[in-house]
Amino acid sequence: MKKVFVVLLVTALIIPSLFANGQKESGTTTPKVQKMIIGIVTVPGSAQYVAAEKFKELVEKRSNGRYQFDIKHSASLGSESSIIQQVQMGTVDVAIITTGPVGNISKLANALSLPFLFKSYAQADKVLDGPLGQEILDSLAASGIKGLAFSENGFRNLTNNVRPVHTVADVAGLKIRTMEAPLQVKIWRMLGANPTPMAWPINTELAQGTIDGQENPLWVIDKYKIYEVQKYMSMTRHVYSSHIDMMNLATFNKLSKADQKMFVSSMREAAAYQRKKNRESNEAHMATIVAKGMIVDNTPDVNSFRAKLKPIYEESKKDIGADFVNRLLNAVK
Ligand code: EAX
Repeated sequence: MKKVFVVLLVTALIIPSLFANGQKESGTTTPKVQKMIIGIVTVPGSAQYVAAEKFKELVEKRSNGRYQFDIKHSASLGSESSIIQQVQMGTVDVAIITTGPVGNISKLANALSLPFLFKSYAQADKVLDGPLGQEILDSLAASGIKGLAFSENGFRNLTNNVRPVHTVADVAGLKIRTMEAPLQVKIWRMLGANPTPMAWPINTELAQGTIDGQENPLWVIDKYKIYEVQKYMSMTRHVYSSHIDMMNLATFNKLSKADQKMFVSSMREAAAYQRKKNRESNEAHMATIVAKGMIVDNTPDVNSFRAKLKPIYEESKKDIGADFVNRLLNAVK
């Protein structure tokens, strides 16, 4: 009799609590909040930050707060190469990373950093938002990463402190900081510079003269006050630098199908929003750079750069794969 009572009592206690838990997990009553970290190397207001902030806003709103994001910025998580590793380990959930360092884990991503590849924003958008872009995003799965979308850094321009650079001959011997990406080092060596890969930011190295120059889009030169430590800028637009907006693959796979869709579409939307803002901001950045006293060459002889870089496409076919590089080059003809 006693035994039966105890069994009944225990059952009566357990069943409702099981039921309540079940409800919680299906999200019908109190939805569980999932906290996630977004990692970027740059500061608030940067190109990466604008994309991260928009994605955070969209997903938090669309999930009614079931997901909450904490944006870790300003190199607090280390370099971009290190943030990629943290995404692979899953200690960082989402990251907005400049394509250069992503090339170290995906050959296909590396192809995006080929010099003078994209001639316009429209062309970059078409390729990145199309099947070739998707192929690049999907290539990250082999490294435990879900590629969500492409936001952008922008077209990169050369600055230095030694002399005005008009033709490629003026680059000879300049100590140029590059992103931590072998292809970028190769490009600058081919151009005749003395390249050194370094993690961002590099203001101290520029101020101390450890390096003579660097290359980045206009917003970086303005936002990081590169004009305080560099005298000359040449509008070389030698590489269109995109960001790969990524997520830990296992974490992505654990989301419900509906949430997976929401994450992808929110990042795509955030990327489109950020690209537009970035492009609109160029004029104001240029005005500041000029007002701060940099000497700007708006029309450097880019053909002299192109001529020196010609062999790199054939070489990259060996490194990246001829099929993919050929398809990419065809798409930008
Ligand atoms: O996003 O490392 C780089 O040169 C990047 O372009 C920079 O961090 C700004």
